[in-house]
Order: sequence, then structure tokens, then C-alpha cells
Amino acid sequence: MRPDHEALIVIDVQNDFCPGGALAVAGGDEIVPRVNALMDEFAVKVLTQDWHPADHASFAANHPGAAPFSLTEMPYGPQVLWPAHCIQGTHGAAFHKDLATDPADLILRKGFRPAIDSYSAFFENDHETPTGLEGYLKTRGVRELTLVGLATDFCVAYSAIDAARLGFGVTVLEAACRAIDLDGSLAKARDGMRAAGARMVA
Ligand code: VGL
Ligand code: ZN
Repeated sequence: MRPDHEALIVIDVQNDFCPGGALAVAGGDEIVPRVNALMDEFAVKVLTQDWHPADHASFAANHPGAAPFSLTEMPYGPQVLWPAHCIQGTHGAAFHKDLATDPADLILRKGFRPAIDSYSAFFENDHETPTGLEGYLKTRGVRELTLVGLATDFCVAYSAIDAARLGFGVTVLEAACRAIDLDGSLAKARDGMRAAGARMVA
């Protein structure tokens, strides 16, 4: 068992990010057995859940004429417009049925404010509205994080970069992640995570 100052952070292992889902990540479901095994190893474990209202500003359908995967400008910067996904209370927003959720200490929901997206488990996409996860981990004495989940190039990367900036030691276990890879976003995200000081482990 890992010591109490280490936490496993499992990002968005939800139906909509798995094959058949609204924003399916290729092989998203393949990571579930590995993630479940990791849950047995860590004393502290947190699951995150992308959790959007139906009128969320990140959905292309809420921008007349906009195509899914196109870019728009939000008050906080550029934003990809996604197919509607992870709508609160729907099957798509639920965790993959084989993910072991019972062992989790905390399930952190994010992206619930209609006007702002939240890729990172720590800050919304304005990079200043906190989710509260920093306080949760630091008050529990956690200093080292292992990140796994979906998608490597969006929610995992934003979380890893924020965590490193907040002073956590960060390891990203790529074997237990899968990427969307939109226009080279995976290569860019890996460079960004490395530059922020995250340890990338195959
Ligand atoms: C995610 C796009 C939109 C993710 C969430 O979990 O990586 N990506 N919402
Ligand atoms: Zn989302």
C-alpha cells in the first residue's frame, strides 16, 4: 500500500468517453481493469466526473451553426465546442459500469457551471475558479499524485499541469490513460505536461 501522502486521481472514466459514448475516446474502456487494480494500491483515491448542464457553453449544439470540434472564443480564451456529453444524471455521465467506484474517498464533479468549461480537476478553464480539490488533498496531507483516466490530452493534461503548478509531485501513468488526439493535441499535451514537471510513465 502506498503511503498516505500519495493519491490516485482517476479522471472522467465515464460512459460518454468510452466506445459508444457521445465523445468516445478510442480504447477508453480498456483502462478500467488497470485503474481498478491501482485503486487497491493507493490509500487515498479520488474520482472525477465531468458533469454538465444541458445548456452548457462547451456544447456545439448551444452555438447555432457551430460544428462539433470547432473552436470558439470564450471570455476566458479559446474553447473547443464538443458534442453534448456527460449531461448531469444521464447514462453518459455515469461511470463505466466496471469501474470500481466504492473504494473512492471522494467523487469530485466539475463543469457544472453553464458558462464555463472545466477540464482540470483543480481549476475551471478560466484557470482561476477553484474546484476545491487542492484544499481537499492538501488538508489530507497529500503531496504526490498519480493521474490516470480520460482523456490524456484534455482533462488529464490540464489536471496534471495545474497539479504541478500547485506544488504536487505529479506522475501520469499513460498506460491507464487514453487520448482524443484532436489536431495534434496529444503531442502538445505531453510536451505541456513534461514542461510543467510532470513525470510521464509509459
Ligand atoms: C473532456 C472534453 C470535454 C475530458 C471533458 O474528460 O478530457 N474532454 N470534456
Ligand atoms: Zn466536458
